[in-house]
Amino acid sequence: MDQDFVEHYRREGYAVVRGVFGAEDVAALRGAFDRIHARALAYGRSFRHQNVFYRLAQWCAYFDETLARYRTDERMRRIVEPLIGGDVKQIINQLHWKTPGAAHVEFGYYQDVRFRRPRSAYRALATAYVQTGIAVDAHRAENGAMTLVPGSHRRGELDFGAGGQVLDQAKSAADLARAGLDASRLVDLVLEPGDVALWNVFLVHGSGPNRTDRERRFYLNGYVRAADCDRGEWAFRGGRACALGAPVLVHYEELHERPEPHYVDG
Ligand SMILES: O=C(O)CCC(=O)C(=O)O
Repeated sequence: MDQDFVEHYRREGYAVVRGVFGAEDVAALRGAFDRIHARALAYGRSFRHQNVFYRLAQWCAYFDETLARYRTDERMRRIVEPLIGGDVKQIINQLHWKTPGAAHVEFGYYQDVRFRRPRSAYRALATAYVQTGIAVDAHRAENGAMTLVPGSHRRGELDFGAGGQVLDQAKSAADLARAGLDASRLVDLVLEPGDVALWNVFLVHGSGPNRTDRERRFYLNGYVRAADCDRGEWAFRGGRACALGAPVLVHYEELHERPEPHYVDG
């Protein structure tokens, strides 16, 4: 794999590795997205079973073999290892849909660091953590591609209004201006199916609604150097893929007190 993406990632805070996955892989992932979507519709409300959470469809890799396979795919290891090494845990496993007509599914500008909690569980976030996304469909501005500010990761943690909501919020140039960022520098993350995007935990980004009649699906996996994180599922150990077993603490604080499946209000 061409290593140019490493340099681009360090300089700009993001990179795209083109054509990592082929048509067969993309078809397998589309099938997985369809299966999870059907289950989510059947639940009809937010639903949790241990780390599996149906709102943003989190951690479906525990039960879906296809999603499990790609979270530790050798091609993902080769992208992640030059950045954070061969002993890697995972703290994000998430499916994002922007279905045609779901005009409210959008993300206001923010930095992922905001959700890396509790902070005490993470060390050296800027260099220890990398978020990745596999494009399952083509991503364009019109169908809700991510928009980002290149180089903004160098600004550290910025103030986007502490505690404010991110999901279902429109991208706002005023938010960027308040954080001292220049909206004219924004870049759309244009992806083809099978491309892998990666971005830094401090990179400022958001994404708009899908205004087209085409799907926009994105398979997100967030990895962290194991030595710098007290949470997460092992993904690679000594450069070898690790399967998921009994769930460990990631974000769901009541994992051990309330492990049974249940609907979640709100
Ligand atoms: O799916 C999207 O467009 C947003 C992704 C994103 O902002 C994230 O997961 O950090």
